Amino acid sequence: MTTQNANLASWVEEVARLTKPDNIHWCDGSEAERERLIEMMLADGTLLKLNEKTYPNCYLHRSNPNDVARVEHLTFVCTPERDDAGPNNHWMAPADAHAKIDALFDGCMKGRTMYVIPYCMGPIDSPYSRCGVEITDSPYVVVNMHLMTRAGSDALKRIEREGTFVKGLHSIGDLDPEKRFIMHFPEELTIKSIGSGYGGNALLGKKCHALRIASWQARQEGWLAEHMLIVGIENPQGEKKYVAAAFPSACGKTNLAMLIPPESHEGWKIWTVGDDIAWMHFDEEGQLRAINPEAGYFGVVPGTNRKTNKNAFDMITHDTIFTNVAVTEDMEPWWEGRKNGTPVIDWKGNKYDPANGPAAHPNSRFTVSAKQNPSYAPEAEDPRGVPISAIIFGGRRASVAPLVYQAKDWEHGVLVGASVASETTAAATGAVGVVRRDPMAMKPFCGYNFGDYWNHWLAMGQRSGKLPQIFHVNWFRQDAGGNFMWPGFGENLRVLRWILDRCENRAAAQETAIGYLPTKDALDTSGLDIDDATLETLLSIDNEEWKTEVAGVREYFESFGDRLPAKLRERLDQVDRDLG
Ligand code: SAT
Ligand code: MN
Repeated sequence: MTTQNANLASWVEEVARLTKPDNIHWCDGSEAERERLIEMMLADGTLLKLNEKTYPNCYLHRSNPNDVARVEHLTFVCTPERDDAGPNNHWMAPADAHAKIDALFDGCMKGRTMYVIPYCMGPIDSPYSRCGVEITDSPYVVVNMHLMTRAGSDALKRIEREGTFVKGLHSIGDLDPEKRFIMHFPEELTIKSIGSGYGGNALLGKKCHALRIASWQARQEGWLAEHMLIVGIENPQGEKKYVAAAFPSACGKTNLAMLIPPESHEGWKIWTVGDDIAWMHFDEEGQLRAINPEAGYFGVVPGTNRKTNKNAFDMITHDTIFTNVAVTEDMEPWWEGRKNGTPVIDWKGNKYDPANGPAAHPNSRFTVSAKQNPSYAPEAEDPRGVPISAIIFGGRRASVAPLVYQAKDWEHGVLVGASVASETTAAATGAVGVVRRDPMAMKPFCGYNFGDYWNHWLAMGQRSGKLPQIFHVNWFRQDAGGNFMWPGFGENLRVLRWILDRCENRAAAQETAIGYLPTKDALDTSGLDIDDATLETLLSIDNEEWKTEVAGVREYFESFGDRLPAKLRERLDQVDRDLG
């Protein structure tokens, strides 16, 4: 196979001249191709077969122990002007970046096969979808891309029809962390990544294309590319509403997207449209509509069990690729929080010894097709996307942030999103549990200056008379003893219900300086084991704490200098004044 698109053909030739692979393979996305690659990876040890009886067609990949998460300090946005990348990104001048990384790509595929993967982000027939081509020397990346995107012949046909695509060049190189870089050239619609075989560093359709490059495109073209799950909530009357929600990596987006209503909520149903990324456009009527650009889930494994996420637990019992989990004696995958079985070999392939830390890596992952999700929404394949009623921002905060509040209007909602802070998780290398500013949960993923990005959000608010309402939630509030105050998981549906009722002016709220909070009776807590004092803390704010929070936001905002939209500063001043 090759292509009729001259631009693509010459790029593939150019890359082959640089990287010098032994073979070039154009991926058609077929089952036969997948089987061949799996056989090959089983033979060379890249994959291990898991228990065929209990986990049919499941495989384990152990990544290099130095290569287990995204590497934000090695991720660059390479715009001609440094200020266009902003203080939120590491920057390198495009010419320097190309020179530096091309030197590493020189000859890096000798003795290897170069795979060319045409892929489509979003339903193949959606006007909102965008295509890309990833070139990689990792067969593990190929099989993951086949699950995570619509990859193969149909995508290639669309590329040939449209003529445009994002170029992603990837090589695992020699996995030397000193020679690892993830570089983005938004103006060239190009990504170059070397030295890592892991997730967000290597599956270029995901964070690199669908967020960093797409956020840049979205600003040019007047839409939004966001780090958000999309979920449909169906009430007992059969009415379905959709919300999009942004949380930092490893804060439970996949769990919320697959939520199972608690027993108290008979007749309610949750439908998953997406668990990580939303591309949102206003339609002709001014309704914001979202598609999920992805076709699969790359989810955190630890903590997944029948109680926390039954849909995910069931979905990953077949046709799943596990990365960096432990195994039991009979070759079942094992992870902390699985609630079943005993690990014998840890994620590094050593005999399990608790003295060496957890058996599964805290950022171990499953890759699985969305079609295996029992709650997968059929309308996730709708080329028009789904209508969004509410946008929810959230962070992981032990204190300060109440369970839920509603922004006063779109502009204030942009402030709420821009002020998101969260405790860091294992999804990126570095310390875990440190509070950092993570506006719109996009800190590691916005492909341009946050100041311009907030301006774009504000401008989007001018484009429609029926904007979604904006909310903030915090499932992770803790008491003095470090216990979570809100039960979370399925019970989060109670909060989603208040949110949807607010969108229809049906639920009570009290106005505070930071927005509208539910009154105690407005939130349905019937049957929950939660005392009055706890509820009071969850549903109120401490003005002094919030003055400190506002000061922190202000200091952060000032780092964006004159790129900070004046409106945002005004709205922050207003909150400050209202706090007294
Ligand atoms: O490694 S990924 O970037 O794909 C996952 C995540 O950080 O959410
Ligand atoms: Mn994510």
